[in-house]
Amino acid sequence: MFAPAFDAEFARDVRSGLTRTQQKTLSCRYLYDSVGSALFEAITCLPEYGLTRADARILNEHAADLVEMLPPNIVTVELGSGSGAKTRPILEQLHRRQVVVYHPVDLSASSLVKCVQDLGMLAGVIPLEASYLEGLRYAAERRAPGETLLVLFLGSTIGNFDPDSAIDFLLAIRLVLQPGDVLLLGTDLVKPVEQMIAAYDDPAGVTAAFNLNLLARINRELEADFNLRQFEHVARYTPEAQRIEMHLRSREYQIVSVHQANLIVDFVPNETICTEVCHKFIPDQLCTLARTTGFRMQTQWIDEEWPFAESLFVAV
Ligand code: AVJ
Repeated sequence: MFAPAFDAEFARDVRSGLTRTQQKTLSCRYLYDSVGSALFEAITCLPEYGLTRADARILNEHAADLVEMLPPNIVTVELGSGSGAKTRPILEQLHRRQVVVYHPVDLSASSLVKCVQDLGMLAGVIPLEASYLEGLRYAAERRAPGETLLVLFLGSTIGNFDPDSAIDFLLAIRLVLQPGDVLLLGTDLVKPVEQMIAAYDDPAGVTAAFNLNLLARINRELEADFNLRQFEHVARYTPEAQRIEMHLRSREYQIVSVHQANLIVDFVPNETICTEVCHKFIPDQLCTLARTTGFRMQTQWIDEEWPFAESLFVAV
């Protein structure tokens, strides 16, 4: 009944992604409306999706080692913090030796409220409702002399960037930093193909619901008439690109209208919309990535149970 405010940028992006002559696409950032965020939370609980647990396990087990390697007077900035739950052990270790300042950066205001509630006892939480780079710049501008920035980019979100954009993004981060500042980068690692596919195509259909919700969101927010039952969730792995791709495949010939995007678009049978790519890494590639973007790799922690790496980059 209460249609959310019409978002011109969302409409523009939907229009350009669905009018491409080659592969139709929709940006994965639109997967996370309130329904999508709740479904993603559910994904992180699935036995097939070990990524988030591996990330959290490494931080739990190695927060003390990490903090010991850092210079004094750390200010922590987390890009895409969500509720900040994974970050707690790092803040706890910092708390043993200093006054803790934590800038969670996220586009979701409700996640930031949760950060303040959950971590406010442990740290001075300064929430930044902003894009990653805007938030980072804000925190960097306010640093006092002698403070070192610890930037957290966890959860393998970097995997959603194509390789060139990942380099550009890390270079942009590096430009905001000073030599000696550090970046802790979480990345999912290449593992057996069946295991990677199952993580993105779980038998209970939670990931399918997460993916299809993107069409439901377009229906809700842009007055579209996607019939969700005529699309099917697909997850594929491309070994050459070392990436999982999520698609929505049209089951039949169909025509869809997206009123707010001023768009009528057709789909031939089996035509797909690519909704997300998730790159998987091998540990050495992260050393190269560090070097290419103005950092050096100081340490890497790897989870044995679910291959995942936490890499500590130091700005040179
Ligand atoms: C939140 C980007 C890390 O790529 O694994 C989970 C998103 N998509 N299942 C990932 C996601 C489908 C997730 N990241």
